[in-house]
Amino acid sequence: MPSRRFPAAWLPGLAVSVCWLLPAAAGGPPLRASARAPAQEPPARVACGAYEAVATGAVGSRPTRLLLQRQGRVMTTVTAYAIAAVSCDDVTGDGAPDLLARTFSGGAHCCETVRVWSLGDKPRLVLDYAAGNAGGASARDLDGDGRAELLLGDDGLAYFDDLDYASSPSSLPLVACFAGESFRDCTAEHPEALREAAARFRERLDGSPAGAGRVRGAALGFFAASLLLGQAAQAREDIRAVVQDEKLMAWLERAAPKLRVWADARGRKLKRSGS
Ligand SMILES: [Ca+2]
Repeated sequence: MPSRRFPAAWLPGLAVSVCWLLPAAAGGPPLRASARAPAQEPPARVACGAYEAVATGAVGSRPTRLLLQRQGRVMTTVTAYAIAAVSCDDVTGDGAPDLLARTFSGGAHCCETVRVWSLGDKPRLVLDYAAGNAGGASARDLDGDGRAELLLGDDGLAYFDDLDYASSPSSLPLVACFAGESFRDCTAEHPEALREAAARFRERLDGSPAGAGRVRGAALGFFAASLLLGQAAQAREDIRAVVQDEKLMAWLERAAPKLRVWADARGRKLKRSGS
């Protein structure tokens, strides 16, 4: 079933809109606004199996409430500064569609929450993921087996050390696979998204440096993605060859233990028993 994104009239403001229009570093599609959307849209409804998701409660031009209904009966309600996107995909792999919703807390670029409900007799919340700065989750069949994986953003390296937001690798891909009750980190089994992220950070290393922070951020992102790919040693040599800056290399070495802690902890944010 196709994803549904909400119209331009619901984007909460220019600052947030610009942020959402940026392609998600996780590789997810950007939230594109329709330039022709009328100022007043009827509440968006997304059919999903026996359920219907209704975004309503608009404040100004944005929906603030998501109702999950079955046969006209409200089964679950979510309230947020903005309901950013709703889609219907089977991400649990049981053949039945699940409802995915992204909500936004308000702010320049933070924070986004990604929820997934498995839709049986009652909706069961199987993911309540604090994506933070790393918005743009999507369901994608990454390995072509006909089952969608959930591609999330991980903002664990945002503002790393003394890096500012723009310089830091604020979103790295986190692939989530359903494992009975909750999702687990299966990024290593689907390395394509990591390879894309690594290549993107690597490109930034080659470009004219706009400042030390930007170069360090790109080096950190490339190193972090490579670490998850099991290619940290090669990445270290690549960075050294490109930047030729031993101070930066020393900074990266100091960062390495923190990166390993981050890498080991990524899956924990996915552990959420259903409710
Ligand atoms: Ca399912």
